[in-house]
Amino acid sequence: MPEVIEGHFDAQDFEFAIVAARWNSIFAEQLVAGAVDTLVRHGADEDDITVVRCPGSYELPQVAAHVARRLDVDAIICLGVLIRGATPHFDYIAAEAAKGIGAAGVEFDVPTSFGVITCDTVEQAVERSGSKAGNKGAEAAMAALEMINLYESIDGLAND
Ligand code: DLZ
Repeated sequence: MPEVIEGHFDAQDFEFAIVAARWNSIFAEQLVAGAVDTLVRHGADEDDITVVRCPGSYELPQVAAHVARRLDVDAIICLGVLIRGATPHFDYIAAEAAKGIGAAGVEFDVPTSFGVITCDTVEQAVERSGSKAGNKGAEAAMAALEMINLYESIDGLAND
């Protein structure tokens, strides 16, 4: 049988940062609430969760990298709401956010999760921030939990 290493969803005794973009805040706040609720229900202490707000999704990678560099956190959950307009602006911001959030995680060896919803319509944003398509903030928190626990399992097998 191969050895299988996989993460669980235990949030106890870990420190979290939630980096949240303010744009479309009526939906973004729902993502933050979903992420906090998920972490707490999996054992996190509210005092171990720091919410950092930034202007828009474009800034998420910069702030995630700065948080990784400056704060002692086990995972960074990045949340934002992009709603397509009449120009290509949306595509540039979405690409920057997706690429940069992952890059920050690789550079600083801390899990970063991607809770940025990219919607064509306001209705899609409603659906993804706590109604019929779930809450993508909660999903991003679950991914962060799995990654933290996965890294811990891998570290437990390391020789150094
Ligand atoms: C400029 C802009 C636009 C048009 N739309 C959104 C959006 O739907 N969601 C979002 O999070 N941010 C948006 N922004 C703001 C940019 O992310 C960024 O904050 C500004 O371009 C300033 O750098």
